[in-house]
Amino acid sequence: MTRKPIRCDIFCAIVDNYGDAAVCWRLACQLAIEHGWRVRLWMDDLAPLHQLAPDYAAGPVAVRPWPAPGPWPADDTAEVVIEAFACEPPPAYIEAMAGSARAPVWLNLEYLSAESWVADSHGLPSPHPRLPLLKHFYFPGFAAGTGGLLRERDYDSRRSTFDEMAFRAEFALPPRLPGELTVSLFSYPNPALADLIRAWVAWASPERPLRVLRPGSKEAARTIGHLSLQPLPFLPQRRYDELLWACDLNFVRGEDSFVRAQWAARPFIWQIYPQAEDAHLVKLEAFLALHPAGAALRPFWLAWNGIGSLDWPTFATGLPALEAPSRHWAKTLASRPDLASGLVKFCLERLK
Ligand code: TRH
Repeated sequence: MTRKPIRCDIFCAIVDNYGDAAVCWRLACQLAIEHGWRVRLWMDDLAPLHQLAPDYAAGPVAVRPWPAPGPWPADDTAEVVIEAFACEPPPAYIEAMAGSARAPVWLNLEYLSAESWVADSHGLPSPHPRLPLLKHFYFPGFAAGTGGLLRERDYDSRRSTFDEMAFRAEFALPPRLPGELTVSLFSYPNPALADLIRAWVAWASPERPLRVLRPGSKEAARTIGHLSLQPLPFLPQRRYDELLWACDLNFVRGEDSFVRAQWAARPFIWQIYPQAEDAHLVKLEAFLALHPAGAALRPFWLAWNGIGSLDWPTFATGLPALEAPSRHWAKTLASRPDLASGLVKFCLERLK
């Protein structure tokens, strides 16, 4: 017997930047395309999605503005309800969930962290204090026992047909020069950038020209000696993967671009989202402890995150040695179930 498509509501409140929308849109699309779910994505701000997926209105997900306060129709809740990053659905929706014939599977999709406690907390239930509802914590993660990472089924096939020359031509980039190092740079405002640009200027030479591509940057293109700094438009989410594939080294930030850089299987530098009391540094160290090249990456990554001074020449000398571990890491992660498949399994077990 074929089951009717699962109905799923995802609630996403934008805290800042692109990450909340990026993760929710990616997951929503996977649930719809790969698992046949009927997904509604409720967002309190559509601006980031306009940039990440300019064609979002064409589907496969029904994007809805955050509901206005007021009663919720009794029969209009989904079988699976996902709140992103503890944003909580509107109170009337929660009441309607409690009133439905069968309580939905309710998940709080948490932030990604490499810390070891994540596997212990993943999947834990939390009963509602007042209503007959159970919410489960769903933690993405790198290790077995966590909720895994978002990765689309068509990722490898998209990559195998990627044409770097055509990509460069589209953005008016000249073909790669002999010895060129191509870098993408996506970061938060970073006081270390001025030092890095100085170090790049000193390092670049006719034998090793350096091209730095800055998606979403409003700055004008600049050439200083053999360093070329080039803005690119903010790319739609799927095309951002192409930029990562077209580069030898990627500077990424936050959560979702950080994951995409790992799938790209190229060396990368992560600027973690800064948190109060340096809580983010614990997360940074936890990730470095997992990564096969963590020890080699550590000094430069710490400096890019405000601890110590940047040593670009040493990092650049070590770059070739980072290629094999980057591929190995991507392969290891890709051998584990992806987040959307794991989440579907988790929900189906509870909907039986
Ligand atoms: O934008 P971010 O910094 O997002 C966040 C938020 O700060 C959020 O509050 C925080 O909790 C979270 O990080 C950890 O970085 P992130 O997560 O990498 O999201 C950026 C998205 O934008 C990612 O999907 C890649 C995408 N992107 C494009 O699609 N095109 C582009 O040109 C660029 C530069 C990025």
